[in-house]
Amino acid sequence: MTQMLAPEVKSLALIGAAIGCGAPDECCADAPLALRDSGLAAALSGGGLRAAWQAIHLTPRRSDGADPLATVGDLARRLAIDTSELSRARQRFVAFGGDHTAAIGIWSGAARGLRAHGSNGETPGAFGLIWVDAHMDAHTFATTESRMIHGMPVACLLGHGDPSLTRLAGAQAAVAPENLCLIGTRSFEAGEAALLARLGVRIIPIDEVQRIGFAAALNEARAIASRGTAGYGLSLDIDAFDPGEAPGTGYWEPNGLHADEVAPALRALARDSRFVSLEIAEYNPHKDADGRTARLIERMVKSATGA
Ligand SMILES: [Mn+2]
Repeated sequence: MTQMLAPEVKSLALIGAAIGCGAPDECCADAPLALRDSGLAAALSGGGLRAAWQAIHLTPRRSDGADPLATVGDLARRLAIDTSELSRARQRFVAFGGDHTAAIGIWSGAARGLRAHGSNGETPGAFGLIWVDAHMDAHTFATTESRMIHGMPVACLLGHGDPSLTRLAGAQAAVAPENLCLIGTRSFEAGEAALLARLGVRIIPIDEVQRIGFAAALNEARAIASRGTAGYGLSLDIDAFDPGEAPGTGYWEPNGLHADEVAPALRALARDSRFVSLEIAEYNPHKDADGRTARLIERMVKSATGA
C-alpha cells in the first residue's frame, strides 16, 4: 500500500535592510520596499517553497541629518538579531539592501547563529563568505578617502575597522581570512588591497573570472568558504554585473559579470546544505525604470535558493 505524503513546504525568509547613508547616493535605501511592492515574495513562492517578508528595517537618511556611523551600527545590531536566529535554526534567508553596509549585521549575525553548530569536525561557529562585487569594500577609516562606510563591510567582517562595527559576531570576527573569497573585483584602492593581501584573502578578479568562467570561480570560492566551517553565505553586489545588464545600482563599473553565466552557476548553492543565505546589495530602483535589474535579482535569488 502506498500513502500520499503531504509535500514538505520549505519557508524562505526575506529580510529588508533599507539603508543608504553608507553610500554617496542614498537611493539604495528604497530597494527593499520597491522589491516588496513588485511582488517578489509571490514570485519566489511555489513548488514546495514559500517566501515571505519577515522584516524590513528602516533607517534615517543622512540627508535628514542622520549620523552614518551610528545609523549603520544601529541597523547592524537589528539585522544581526534576525539573522542569528535564522542561522541558529538553520533556516535559509535572503537579505536585501540597501547599500552594502547592511552586510555587516547580516553576516555577523549569521556567524553568531552558526556558533550553535559544529558537528562533523568543523570548528564550532566558523563561518565562510563569498563576496561577489566590483569592489573590495575593505577600507577602514584609516585608508578611505570618501569616508563612505559602504566601502568598509569586508574589513569590518574580518574584524578591522570601527569597534562599533567589528564585534557584532561576538568575541571573534565574523569571518576568518582563510574562509573569505572575493569574485569579480575590478575597481579598488591601494589601502584596501593592502589589507586583504596582508591577511591572505583569496581574490578572483574579473579578468581571471573571464578566463576560467564564473562557475569555476564559484567552485573555488565555495571550497574556501566551506573549509572547516559550519556554513557559508554569499553577498552579491549588483555592481558586480555588467551595467548594461544591471543598470539599477549605485555606481556603474564597466566590464562586469554576465547574468547568463552567473544564474546557472548559483544553482549549486541551492543544493548545498552548507549554504546559509544570500544577500543582494546596492540595488537602486530609481535607476531601473524598465525593471531589468529587478528581474535579474529575481532570477539570481531563484537560482541560489531553488525557488
Ligand atoms: Mn559592495
